Amino acid sequence: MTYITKPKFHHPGLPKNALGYTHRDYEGKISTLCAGCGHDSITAAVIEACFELSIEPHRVAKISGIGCSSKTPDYFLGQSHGFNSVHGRMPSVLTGANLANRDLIYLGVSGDGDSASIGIGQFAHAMRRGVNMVYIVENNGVYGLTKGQFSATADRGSKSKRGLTNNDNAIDLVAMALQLGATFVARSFSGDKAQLVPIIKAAIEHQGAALIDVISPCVAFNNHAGSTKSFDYVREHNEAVNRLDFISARAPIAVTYEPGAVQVVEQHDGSKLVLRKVAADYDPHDRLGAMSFLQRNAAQGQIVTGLLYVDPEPEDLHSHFNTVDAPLNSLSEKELCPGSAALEKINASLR
Ligand SMILES: Cc1ncc(C[n+]2csc(CCOP(=O)(O)OP(=O)(O)O)c2C)c(N)n1
Ligand code: SF4
Ligand SMILES: [Mg+2]
Repeated sequence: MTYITKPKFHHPGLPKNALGYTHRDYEGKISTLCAGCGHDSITAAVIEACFELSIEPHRVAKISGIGCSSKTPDYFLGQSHGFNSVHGRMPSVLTGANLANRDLIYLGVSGDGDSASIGIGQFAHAMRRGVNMVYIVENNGVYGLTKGQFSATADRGSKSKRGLTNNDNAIDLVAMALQLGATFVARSFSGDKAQLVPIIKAAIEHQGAALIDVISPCVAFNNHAGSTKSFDYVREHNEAVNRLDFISARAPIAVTYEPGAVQVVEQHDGSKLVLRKVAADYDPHDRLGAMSFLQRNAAQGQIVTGLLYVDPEPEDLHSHFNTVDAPLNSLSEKELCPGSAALEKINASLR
């Protein structure tokens, strides 16, 4: 993989967060993606979210698959743990890492081909198991890295750059995540940083499976008339259900909420999501309502964005398995291996 290292120099006047870090401390290498690629805007949003939350970079593990989207973890959080896995296999690698060390913040980064085509099975199981992660899909409707073939999220009837029509039905990852039990489900647009940054911040603090499907136009292969994932199309058909502010449990909470179309959702850890509703009748706690709202709008060619569903009391895989609270690498050999007598007892109970 080609890359260019960023110079370490930064302006002494750059703003610092609570840890004394600047944005530069959350950046990675210089991007080699096409100029104007939506994925670079998502990189910028991740950097901003981690800066604002004052996250210690060594507490983050970035795991991705293969694709232009899966290259992006190289362009943010250069001081964090990272693993560029196999095409479509990010969820299982991340699940294994999460089971071994639950103390890290897991950022899974994937593409629509990576998650909805080759990796659809892996995506489904990560969602249904409630793996505590932020699962970001950088969704452009094509396989950008291999020069623009339709992916499984390409809308039926949309046109490729070469003029071919996609006759297959699209997979909607947001609809799937809702059906499979994900406890935080959002959709956003790479060109809407004001919406995307608070969604990422809220997803990071959510203690369960959090899916963020980000429509992210591919300027090289899917930004023409006839595409339903182009900058122009998404701007014209975007129906935002809410605008989100996020207040971390770690920050002193000193805000006033406007009455009326504002809903405050308190998560288990004390963090607060403040939803300024655009669609007055939208309830982000209603899984079935979210599913039908999504489908009704999709039938009219509208792309709904915002926080679509959140469960303020999520469960995750560790609670399903009743695993120990401590990361496995902090346990002693005695704790990890209770000895042959204990093994014999387990075996006897299974005979
Ligand atoms: C097992 C396997 N099959 C096929 C490929 C070829 N391949 C590389 S990236 C890619 C698609 C990437 O599409 P997407 O996940 O949407 O990422 P994008 O480049 O659009 O961001 C494919 C088919 C591969 N690397 N490995
Ligand atoms: S090919 Fe498309 S997805 Fe890949 S870097 Fe270029 S614009 Fe982005
Ligand atoms: Mg893609």
